[in-house]
Amino acid sequence: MALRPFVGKRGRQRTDLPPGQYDVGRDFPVLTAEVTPRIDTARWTMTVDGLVERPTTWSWDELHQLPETAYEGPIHCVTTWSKFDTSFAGIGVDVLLDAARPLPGASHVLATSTTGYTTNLPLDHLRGGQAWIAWTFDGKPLPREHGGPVRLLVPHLYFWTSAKWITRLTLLDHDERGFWERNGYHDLGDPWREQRYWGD
Ligand SMILES: Nc1nc2c(c(=O)[nH]1)N[C@H]1C(S)=C(S)[C@@H](COP(=O)(O)O)O[C@H]1N2
Ligand SMILES: [Mo]
Repeated sequence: MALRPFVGKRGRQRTDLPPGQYDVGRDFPVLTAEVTPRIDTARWTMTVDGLVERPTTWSWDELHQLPETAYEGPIHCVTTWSKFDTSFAGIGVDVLLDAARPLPGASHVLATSTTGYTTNLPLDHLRGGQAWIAWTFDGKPLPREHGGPVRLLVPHLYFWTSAKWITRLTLLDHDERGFWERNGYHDLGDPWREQRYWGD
């Protein structure tokens, strides 16, 4: 299928497309820098640690007892595809942070995957209903190649910050670059400000 940059599904110019992005339509590209892991949910855990009052670890079952919330909207990859009308569900990161209670000095977060992939975010960008620990896509279990059984979802930033196979959020009092951020990607990654690379 030929790509038609900047043109939406119905052939109209989209007004909700960040600069330099195109609408990928129904496709959902897979971008992974490492081998796709096979994760046993009986052994997987989610931890919030670092500068928090109560470092906390949840099992798969414990997380599923928390209130599920959904995200419906677009996602934007730095490689220039945007996907509209996506639908994810899981636990709001706010719920986990409220349980772990960030200490006053906490300003940044390093997210870590079971594979060792990392990505850094300002704490403010994980709060206020902006981020999820997501386990369904389109109402079905999140496919392995898209981070299943569970991934971080931070849809207002470029998608490299949405760490697949998430297992840990570590709160810090400084910014510590993750995998792509060490390799040239921007420390934040706001698609509307086109923060793709260092210096953008
Ligand atoms: N663990 C892990 N998470 C990751 C990546 C990765 O290589 N490993 N790639 C990132 C990048 S660059 C993008 S664009 C998205 C891609 O998610 P998708 O494969 O579901 O489209 O995942 C992000 N999360
Ligand atoms: Mo990406």
